[in-house]
Amino acid sequence: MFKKIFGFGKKNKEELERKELEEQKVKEELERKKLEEMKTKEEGEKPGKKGFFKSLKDKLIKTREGLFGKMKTLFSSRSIIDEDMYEELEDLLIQSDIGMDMTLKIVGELEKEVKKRGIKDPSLVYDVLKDVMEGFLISEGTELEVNKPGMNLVLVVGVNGVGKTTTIGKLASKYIKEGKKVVIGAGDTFRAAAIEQLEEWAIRSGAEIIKHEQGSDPGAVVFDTLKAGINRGADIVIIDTAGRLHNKNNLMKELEKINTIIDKNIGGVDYESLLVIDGTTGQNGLNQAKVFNEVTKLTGFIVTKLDGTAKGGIVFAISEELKKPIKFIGVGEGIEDLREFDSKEYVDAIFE
Ligand SMILES: Nc1nc2c(ncn2[C@@H]2O[C@H](COP(=O)(O)OP(=O)(O)OP(=O)(O)O)[C@@H](O)[C@H]2O)c(=O)[nH]1
Ligand SMILES: [Mg+2]
Repeated sequence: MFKKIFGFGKKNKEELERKELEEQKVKEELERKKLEEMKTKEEGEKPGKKGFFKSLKDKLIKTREGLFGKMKTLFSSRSIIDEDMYEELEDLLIQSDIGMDMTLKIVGELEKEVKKRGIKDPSLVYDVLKDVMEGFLISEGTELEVNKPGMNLVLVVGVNGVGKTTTIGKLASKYIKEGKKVVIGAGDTFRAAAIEQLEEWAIRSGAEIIKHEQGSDPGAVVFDTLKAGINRGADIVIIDTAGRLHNKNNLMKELEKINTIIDKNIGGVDYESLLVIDGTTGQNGLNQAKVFNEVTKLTGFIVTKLDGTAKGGIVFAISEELKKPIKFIGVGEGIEDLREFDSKEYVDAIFE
């Protein structure tokens, strides 16, 4: 009987692992195709052509026209300011992934501000909401600290598929264009495709890459990347990490190990430890952030895929709940689609 149950469990596990492997293969094939498509697209779209550098407003059109557009209508379609209006606003804010706590704070502050300013016309409340929401975003410390003399380290962490490797490619490209020497380390040794993907970005951005074989110790990659960064006189060293391991515990243990290696080798020197969050995953992204925040000494966040969501509200929830700045936002899959986070610019782009 036990044998039977045990046998069944084992078979089930194998079946699950086989399915996971298959899914991973499909994902990797899609990634390869996407990279190829992007390369062809970039060759046809050299800078200077109209539409290449789209404004942030263009990139965030889904959020602006989706929920924030609805908010404008909510205010302009009313003749008086009443409880009903604030309740409808609460619903819209929650739908935009802002989360319950943050929504209540925003609405409470808005009511206070509307009274203070003596506003009676509901259509004027939209602008007050804009000011109130901007006030909840952290505007200090949003700049990435990579300008110290000597080597500046940036560690990039996050669960699988959020956009870590893509963001590293975009960051490397940005800093190389600014004249910096950039070395990137392939700390995700879990999948062979992850190393290849980072290599592809190294070629596209012009960064140097340090990599080991699939399955090797990520700690050794981190060590070699730091050593190479110092020996080669790099200004910036960026390290990619795995988003998927056999389980969450392993992932966190590995991050702790990586942190220890960094501290041992460049101990005492501040470095950036950034958590990448997929902006389309809503409150789930926020929960991930809380878990990572406990294990690693995060210095800030990068929120990706904001071009693909009508709910840009997660940016407010992160800023308020985690009390650490958002440093960059990802607004597309292309090498240029990374923007330094500016709270005013962001709010301007999502409000009509
Ligand atoms: N639309 C959009 N897609 C993005 C953005 N950033 C990343 N992506 C896409 O998200 C997918 C996953 O990106 P990766 O960089 O491979 O994510 P990762 O976190 O390294 O994933 P793992 O290595 O599996 O942990 C890719 O298809 C990227 O093109 C963004 O800002 N906007
Ligand atoms: Mg990756």
